[in-house]
Amino acid sequence: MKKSDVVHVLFRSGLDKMPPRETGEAFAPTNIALCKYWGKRDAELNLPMTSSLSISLDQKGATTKLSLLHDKPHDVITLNGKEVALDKPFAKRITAYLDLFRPQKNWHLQVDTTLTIPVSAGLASSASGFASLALALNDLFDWNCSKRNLSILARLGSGSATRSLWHGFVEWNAGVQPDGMDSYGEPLTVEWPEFCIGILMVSDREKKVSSREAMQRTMDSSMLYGNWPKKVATDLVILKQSLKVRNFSLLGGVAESNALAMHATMLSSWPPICYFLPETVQAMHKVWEVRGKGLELYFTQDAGPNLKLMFLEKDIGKVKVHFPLMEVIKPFVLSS
Ligand code: 2P0
Repeated sequence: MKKSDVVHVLFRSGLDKMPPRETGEAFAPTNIALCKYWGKRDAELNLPMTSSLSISLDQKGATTKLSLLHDKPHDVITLNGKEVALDKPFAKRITAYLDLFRPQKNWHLQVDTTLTIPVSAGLASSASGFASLALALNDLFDWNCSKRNLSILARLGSGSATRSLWHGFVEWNAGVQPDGMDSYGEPLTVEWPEFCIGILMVSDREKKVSSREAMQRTMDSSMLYGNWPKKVATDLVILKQSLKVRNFSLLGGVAESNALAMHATMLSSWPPICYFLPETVQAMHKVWEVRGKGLELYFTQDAGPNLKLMFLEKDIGKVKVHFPLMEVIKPFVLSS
């Protein structure tokens, strides 16, 4: 099944209608997975092998502004105010995504994306990027889509975008259907105002191996990958239970172990995939050392060298002593 088939299932007819307005705009937060999405059952539709669970990062994310272009034979894409050449992977992914929704072949948009996070540094910029693009298209065309369907549409751009339609904790159900109509995000009804994330930047250089490529290589070559779905199934149950009873130690431990297990599958791939820099490992050891002395501090790591620390609000001061450069995000204390 192709992406365009899914779009036609969702919209039936009606995709040939011109938008009622000239512009559309939306913000979506990025999200950090506590139980990771790693591996696809369908690479075309970004359907995952397993379910996953994330926390959205409030004001850290992407704003996408769309404007109709009346005098250009192509789209114009900007990122943080700079025009991106249309042959660059970033622009290609966006124009290919817009192809799914063009009412006429010769119909083009200006897409201005502004990120409050570094691009391609393992901070899920594609998650907030595609979620905000799907929301901005919904605004431009006045589709009145449900969040569930927007989550499905965002997934067609990038898997992790499925979870970026909501604030707070979000679960992405893997689903079993070949068309992915049962593979969407759902917010959990858990508010945890004391829950903090600390972004620990080790490097903001663009990564050499994309998550997309890394996932595929892991599935193709890692002898550990066969155990990954079992690990996720167990971790998801414990994570949801820990959220229900607000057991932070349990949550932190499972999230950290889940991230390390994901990286173990990558390290056992061939050619190996290693997103650790020396500073990443150094920071991990520091976390383990201070945790050994009684501080409730855990980390998670995505497809990049940066760590995301997890701790409770009461410990901000103590964590800052050890990691003075981290940026603290309180996902439930909304800034706007
Ligand atoms: C996650 N990551 O759950 C995992 C953990 C990175 C490590 O989802 O190919 O950019 O666009 O579906 O969503 C990053 O992968 O990949 C990711 P595509 P995506 O957050």
